[in-house]
Amino acid sequence: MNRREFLQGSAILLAAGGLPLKLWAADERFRLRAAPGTSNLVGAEYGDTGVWSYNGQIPGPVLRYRQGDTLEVMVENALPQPTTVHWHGIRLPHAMDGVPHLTQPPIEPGETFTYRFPLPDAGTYWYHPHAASSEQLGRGLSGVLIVEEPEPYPVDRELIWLLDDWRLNPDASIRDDFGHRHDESHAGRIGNTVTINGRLPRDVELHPGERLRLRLVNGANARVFQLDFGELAPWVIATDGHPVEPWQPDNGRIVLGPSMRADLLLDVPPDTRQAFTLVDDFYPQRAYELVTLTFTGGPQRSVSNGAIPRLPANPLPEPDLEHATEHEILLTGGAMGGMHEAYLDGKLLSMRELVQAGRFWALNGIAAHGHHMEPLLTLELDASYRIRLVNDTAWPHPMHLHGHAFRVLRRNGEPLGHEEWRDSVLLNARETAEIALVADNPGDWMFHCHVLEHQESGMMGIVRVA
Ligand SMILES: [Cu+2]
Repeated sequence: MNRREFLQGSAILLAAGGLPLKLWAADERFRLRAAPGTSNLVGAEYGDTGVWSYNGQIPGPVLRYRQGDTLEVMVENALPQPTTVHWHGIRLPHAMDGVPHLTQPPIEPGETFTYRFPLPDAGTYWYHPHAASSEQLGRGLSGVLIVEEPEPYPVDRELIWLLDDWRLNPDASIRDDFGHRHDESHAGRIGNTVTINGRLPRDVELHPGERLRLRLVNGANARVFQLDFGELAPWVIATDGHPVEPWQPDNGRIVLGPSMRADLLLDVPPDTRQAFTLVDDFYPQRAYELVTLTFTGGPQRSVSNGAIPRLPANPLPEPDLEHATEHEILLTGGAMGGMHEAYLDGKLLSMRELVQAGRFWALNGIAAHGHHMEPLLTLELDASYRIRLVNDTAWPHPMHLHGHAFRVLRRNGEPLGHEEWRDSVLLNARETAEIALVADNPGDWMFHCHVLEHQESGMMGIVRVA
């Protein structure tokens, strides 16, 4: 395969190994240093890529705690610009949420900031900057945060896959066209190279008969993944970290918008020997082979292959659906969207004026500018809410709420048919979803699209809980 084919990649794949693991003791303060560095993303023949990384690693170190532990991490900023760290999906105190200007001053170059908060929920989470997000994540800053259940979940083996998507030049350097208006007004910064755990995937070896837990994290700026597990027929046991009643998607496909996670249980059939290629076909014209799974060794099983156990529930407040107050949030804008006007900094602007100001998107008619603004919604502390999210645009948007988890109740008016707790819900073009939550965490919380180029060009708001 020549370089050009390689980068345009029909097959971009991932190595599952090589992810450094360490279980941090409850009282140990960990240092996370964000700095420029290099990493070999695409193989020795292409040389190293200049990246921004945590502790010199792509992805950043896996932080692993037990449920109920207190995380304490000192972040040191050795980048040429301000940063913060957002602990994505963790229900934490507002001051620890890592949103510059809103929850803390940005960490200036040369400065440090220590995050310290308890971890109430078990599950698969991740951390990343919330400043200049498109560039800082696009250059490599992110890592997985795992909070373990009190009792180990019975599987033979656990795999962690942080999926990422890079826009590389032919020499494997990162294209520095951040803030490109076409990306902002269309699908976001879709790259040309997909990695698993920071490497082009090589074959992943599985053992016939084993039961696996696969923790999937979509760390891409904009790419939605739809992984076709086909006959491997995975069970979804947690969504965005939170345990759910195990369910199997009809077609074996797992869809993950940017920032979303899924914990899967895979029972590898005991008689499987033929390699299986995992295809990502979310964009039908651009389906590609992500990774090949090979099956070697005899049947291995140290746990029962019977019923799929449910993970113990996290202590999430159950919304009172009958007495919940209803709200709606309307998503507008983007190319082919038909948005004519929106408010920016309190002024009603035409679409042409918005485009001149680099704003392409609005929530309830307001385009965001920075992290400080009047709230989109004000929710009463400890009250239940049902919120209808209406995507009146031609693009998919993974909408992320900070500080809370919510249930997804309906899509396009239809009940879901399975349980989902999330912090991010993917709305396809023209799709509507209804979510429900208890507003139990006081503060001004970001609610935004996790296509980072959409977030930075207006698709962001604040939900106030008071
Ligand atoms: Cu979006």
